[in-house]
Amino acid sequence: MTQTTHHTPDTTARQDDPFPVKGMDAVVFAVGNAKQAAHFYSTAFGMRLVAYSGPENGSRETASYVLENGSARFVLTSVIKPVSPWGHFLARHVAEHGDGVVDLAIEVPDARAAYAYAVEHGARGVTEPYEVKDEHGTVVLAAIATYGETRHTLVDRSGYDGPYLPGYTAAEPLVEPPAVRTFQAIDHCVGNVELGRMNEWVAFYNKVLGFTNMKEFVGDDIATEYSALMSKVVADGTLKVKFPINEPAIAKKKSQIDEYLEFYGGAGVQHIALNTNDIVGTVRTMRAAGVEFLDTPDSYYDTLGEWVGDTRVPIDTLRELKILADRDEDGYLLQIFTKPVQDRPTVFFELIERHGSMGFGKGNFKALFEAIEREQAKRGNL
Ligand code: TYF
Ligand code: FE
Repeated sequence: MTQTTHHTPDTTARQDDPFPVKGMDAVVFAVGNAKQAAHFYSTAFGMRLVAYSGPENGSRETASYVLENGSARFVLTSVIKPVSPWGHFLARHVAEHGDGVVDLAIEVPDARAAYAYAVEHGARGVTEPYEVKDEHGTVVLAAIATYGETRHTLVDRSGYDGPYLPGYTAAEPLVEPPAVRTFQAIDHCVGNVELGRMNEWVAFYNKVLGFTNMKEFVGDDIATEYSALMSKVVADGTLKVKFPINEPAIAKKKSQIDEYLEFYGGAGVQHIALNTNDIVGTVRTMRAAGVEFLDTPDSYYDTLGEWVGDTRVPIDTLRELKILADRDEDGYLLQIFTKPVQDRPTVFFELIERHGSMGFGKGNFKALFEAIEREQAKRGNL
């Protein structure tokens, strides 16, 4: 790699980083039926079940399934019978928000120091630092609140070598994994916040986690033209954790962000982007397994080659699979978006194959947002 722009990830922890992070630890979903969700993420997303916690190993209140693909880790949790505040919280979360993300957990080298820094800089603490241990070692955990009812658990697992956390037991994959590795890491996690609050949450990440703003943002100009949203991206110093924040914009049509806020019942996680090295193989595999992706009109591909230049994948293949492409001064990216993965028009996923570009597909916003609006109209929400 010879890139030296400000986008190049500096993967070595900086001495002066006020809030060092190792990466995303897990995305924790509260769902109505974790047993079936675990099946979906195994068969449709090609993930592997690696750990389980439930009545069979001493957790009588909740069942949790831990699925992995490379470094990407999802935890799917359901309430069996609420007893403690956590069980009641999960039950109410599912009732109010539907299936959704309760926790964007971040792996840190020192959870006590991270929590202390965050709270000193204005975060609301949700859980004070505490230790959990078993025969695999000790994990230190703490949690702070972010937008809506979402939290960031801060996880120091350096003293632990078990399957996920103490209390979980190792589990076997539910099905044979697909021949093609579908994805291998979490690229970014996007939050939708209420009208007028984007800058407040950007400032929160700047102050509380010492995150800095990335170059790409969607401002008023683009917002009123067609996107009906404004967006800024914050990231840790090494760009391993990237959090775009969207707010609705007042435009000609009802914002897709308003639709989310209405049906989720407030601010929350909108989409999780997953890194793939083979977006073509992944999209073929996931489509064959029944995953629905947003459609892109043929006209997008008629002019794509003129501005995006050469990509690893021929334009005809991008056209066949409805994959989007974008280029900036650092390189290019290929991306595609699923439709919402539950009945509520809320959480969805993105697959992204990066070749140098550290952007988020700004060149595709028009085509993408028109596709989202076609889906909104089908639901009667436009
Ligand atoms: O994360 C991003 O910013 C891109 C673009 O509703 C995007 O994936 C932004 C908003 C949205 C869908 C995609
Ligand atoms: Fe994205």
